[in-house]
Amino acid sequence: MIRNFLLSLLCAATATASAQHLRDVLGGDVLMGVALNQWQTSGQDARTTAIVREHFNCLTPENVMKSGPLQPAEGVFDFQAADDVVAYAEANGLQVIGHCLVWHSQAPSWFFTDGTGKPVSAEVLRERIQKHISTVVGRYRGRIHGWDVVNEAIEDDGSFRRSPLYNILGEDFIELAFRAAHEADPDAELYYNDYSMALPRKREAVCRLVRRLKERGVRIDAVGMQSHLSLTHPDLHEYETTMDSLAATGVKVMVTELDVSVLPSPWGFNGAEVSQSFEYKKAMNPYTEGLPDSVQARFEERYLDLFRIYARHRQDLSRITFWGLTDEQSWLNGFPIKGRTDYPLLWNRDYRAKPVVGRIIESFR
Ligand code: 9MR
Repeated sequence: MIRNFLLSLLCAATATASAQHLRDVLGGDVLMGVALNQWQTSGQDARTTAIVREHFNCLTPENVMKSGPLQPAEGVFDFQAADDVVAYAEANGLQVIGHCLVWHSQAPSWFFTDGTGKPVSAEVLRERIQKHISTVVGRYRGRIHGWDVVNEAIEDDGSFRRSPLYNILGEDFIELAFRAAHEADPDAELYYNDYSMALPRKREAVCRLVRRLKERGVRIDAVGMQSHLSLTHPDLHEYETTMDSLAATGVKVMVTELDVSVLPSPWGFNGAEVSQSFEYKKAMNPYTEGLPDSVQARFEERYLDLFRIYARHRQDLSRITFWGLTDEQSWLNGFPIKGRTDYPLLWNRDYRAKPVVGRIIESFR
């Protein structure tokens, strides 16, 4: 702990002495990324491009590399939007993170079932996973920095999620997916990615999973802590413990989908279970006319606390990615209650940087 602290002081004082942009604050070894939507990566949003070029060096497509958009019908691939992402990134000096190869959500409806709607056999599902991964990863071989190979396979209580993937193949689908991705692009980094990673049982389960994959000789470079956070959750000691525990398994840690919701949470803590939704009530949407200064101050402190943690763990971290650029674009305006006005990101709806951007940069000068 003391060693980490001293290292972080040293790093903040040397490698980042001239930081002017977010991408510099933690030094060159930690990528600074942002998730962009299809319109943004089509290159038509000049204001986004200007900000991204100034502050970021890494890009995650928010949706277009998921299996549903990429393979809408069996054997029918649509690469247009994903090709645009890669071209946009290359034109703007950004690494690309492929998100995501195997996820029970945003998968095409045909993927897990046969023509009559019944679950397919283990053999058929294995072939479908293999074919999807070899086709997608193979197409972008050498042009994608790393892939979220498996997304959200573990429940908050540490058990395996009873998704169609698990129900048909058991936990073997995870190893199968990682091996297929490695075969298709031996140089790409490979990640496991999940939310609510500060929960102790989930943390332990993910660490067990990583150790098991490594024991079996499977390549896994990092674990993504999505980090959909709020002003009060999670407890940052637990969050930091997860970073330590993951690093102790021998992988890098990535913050892959960072945002901080300022809105009241209907279920008491913040996660990202996309199948959940709650009824709209005015009381749950208090800041439609703007964010009060007191809440803005708590928001800034939260981000500064997080960046202090990231600085302490600089040697374990390989990337920080924000899940969107401006508040307008955030998925949190529609989750877990539709039609709210949230303020979770670092740029305002009018593309002005929030003061916290300058404060983060300043704190690393
Ligand atoms: O931000 C994404 C949103 O636009 C999509 O509608 C949603 C669909 O499932 O996925 C969102 O991104 C998710 C990411 O792919 C995986 N982790 C949770 C993210 C927020 O739901």
